[in-house]
Amino acid sequence: MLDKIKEFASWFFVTGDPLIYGADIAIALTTAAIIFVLTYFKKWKWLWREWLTTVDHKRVGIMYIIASLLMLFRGGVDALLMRTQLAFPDMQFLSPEHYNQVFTTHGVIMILFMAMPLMFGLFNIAVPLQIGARDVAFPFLNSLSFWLFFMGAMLFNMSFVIGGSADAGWLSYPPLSEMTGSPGVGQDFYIWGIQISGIGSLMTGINFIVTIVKMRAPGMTWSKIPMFTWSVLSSCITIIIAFPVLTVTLALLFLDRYLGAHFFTMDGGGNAMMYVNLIWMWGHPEVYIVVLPAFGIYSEIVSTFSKKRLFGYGSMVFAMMSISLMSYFTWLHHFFTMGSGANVNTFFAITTMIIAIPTGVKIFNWLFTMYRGRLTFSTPMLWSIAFIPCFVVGGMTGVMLSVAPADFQFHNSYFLIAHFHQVLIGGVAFGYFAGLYYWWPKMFGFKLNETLGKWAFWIWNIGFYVCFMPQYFVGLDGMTRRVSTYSWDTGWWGLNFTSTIGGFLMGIGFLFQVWQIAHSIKFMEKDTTGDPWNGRTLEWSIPSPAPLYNFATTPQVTERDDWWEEKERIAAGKAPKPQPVLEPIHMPKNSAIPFIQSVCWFAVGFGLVFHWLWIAIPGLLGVGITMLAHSFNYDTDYYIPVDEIIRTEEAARRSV
Ligand code: HEM
Ligand SMILES: [Cu+2]
Repeated sequence: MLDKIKEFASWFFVTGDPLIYGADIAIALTTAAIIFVLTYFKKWKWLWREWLTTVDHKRVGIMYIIASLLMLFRGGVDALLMRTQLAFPDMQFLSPEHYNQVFTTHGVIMILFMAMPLMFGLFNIAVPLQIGARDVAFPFLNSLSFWLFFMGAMLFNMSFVIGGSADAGWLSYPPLSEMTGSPGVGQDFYIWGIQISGIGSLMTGINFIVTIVKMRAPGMTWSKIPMFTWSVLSSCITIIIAFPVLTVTLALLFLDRYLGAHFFTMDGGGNAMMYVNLIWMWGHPEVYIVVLPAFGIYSEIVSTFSKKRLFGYGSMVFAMMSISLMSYFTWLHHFFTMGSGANVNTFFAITTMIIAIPTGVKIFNWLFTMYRGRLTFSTPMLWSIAFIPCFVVGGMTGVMLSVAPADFQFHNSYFLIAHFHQVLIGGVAFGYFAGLYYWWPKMFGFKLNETLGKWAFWIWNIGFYVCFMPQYFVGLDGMTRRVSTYSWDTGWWGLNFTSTIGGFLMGIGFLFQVWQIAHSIKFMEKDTTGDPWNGRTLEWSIPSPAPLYNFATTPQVTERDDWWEEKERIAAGKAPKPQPVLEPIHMPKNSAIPFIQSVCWFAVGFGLVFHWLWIAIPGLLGVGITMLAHSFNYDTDYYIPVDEIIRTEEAARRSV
């Protein structure tokens, strides 16, 4: 009996590596600490009532952001493990098998569990406030999206200590990801972790499209929508077309693995290239999904901190919408070398190059916005300014990669690694950091310390260039991606070592951000104005943090940058807009169903990973029951009475 248990445990738990045991202990201690703190301070009820069951978009947004920062930490540790392994030739820090797992989990976590949720967090925080709405169109669905993402991410992360991680790359090409190539459960964790969170992403896409189309304040015509909201719309349109492709692709891979279907195996008439095409039909639009909102953030910040209207509003919207459309026609540039032939390659090379045009338009719009502006260099603006040269270089190397014949040289080399990190870090991560700094006071009611923020900014930026510039050269020198080691006679040591130093600098930059947040919580500088940056759009017209109902009365929009114009009018001695009388506010009630249903989905995923139907089937039943329970629940809303609104508003104004 004891032997059997031992045997099971050594198969079920990941063993053998001191790193893993260290992590096991850390996870156990952290969990114990969290449980202790919650119990000691009697916070369980608070956690349940105020957070786990909330449908308030602001809270959901904060939860997304916290989860994504934790994932940034994990993905960052993965990155530093890899950079340590590559610091010297013939290093034996990570075994080749372990290295494969680490780059796979790093890629998946950074894109799907860091960038996506950080982006959704910012959508949630800013969009309803920018358009003068009380919440998103479907608050219940919004909470369900979050919990699905969270449970999917947990499922994927779990493979680190239970069962073993996926190791077939972040896009899991067959035949490597098929049963023959990956017999372990890591690949199944990959499929179900992404599948569950992906459904949440799809629902978020639908939710925000409806919110933006239907919930805008009266008077906010299409040409008065703030640019961030436009960028969210373009990103969500891309989501709802791209994510179903991912869902189907992973479902087919699951059928291959689980039932021995042959969609992507050569035997039985399948074709692995079908997978590669499908996954990039999602994968390429995916990178635009994450970068478009960053473009929106830069637009808001550049115009706010230049104290000028955004230059070229119409061309910006047009550029974003055309990028979201064109992003569907470039996917093949990821596998020029796989033998599609010259004509097909030419088509996709040209479509890829064309995307540089709208992107260039945007860069000029930002530059012209700053031109002759009264610039202030607060942290959000610093990240936005640093982004421009970084993204231009990243974009240019992208155009180099899109030249199909040249790609036969660049393909799968460190040149590519440098390129995509430059656009993903310099474009996406910098943008979200900028957004986080910008909207932080609106979320929490206090500002982040600027001095520490500037330290973090400079260390991150210097670290970035030190890390990734050498990789272009080592790539041109022949170093391929996904190799766990190299020998002395390659001559790659110097560049790799430099790159590792840069990687650790970025790690230090991240620690500065953590310090900055801790410091700012301790020495809180309250934002008593609600408008710390002298903002332009509606979210700055209400107190910080925003009250539960956002706007006491629905704003009446008359202009683009309505709040700025209102301030100008008042400064010019004109009367402010008349305020409508207060009325009771219609609000959605909290619900436990999104959380419970997502736990059930987690059980379904976990059961299917291990082929344990005794967990998967009850999980599925739970999903069905919670769906039914929600359908028959008619008690979903309530009204905030006028006197409570008056009290809340007065309290907010008193702190001014
Ligand atoms: C913070 C600093 C970062 C460092 C030092 C870093 C480092 C690395 C390294 C060493 C690799 C493996 C290269 C190889 O052996 O093929 C890698 C792969 C990758 N990284 Fe990062 N990374 C960072 C941030 C990010 C971010 C922010 C993202 C996305 C938002 C990202 C996305 C990816 C992807 C998709 C891969 C490819 C994984 C694969 O080959 O399957 N990385 N990164
Ligand atoms: Cu692409």
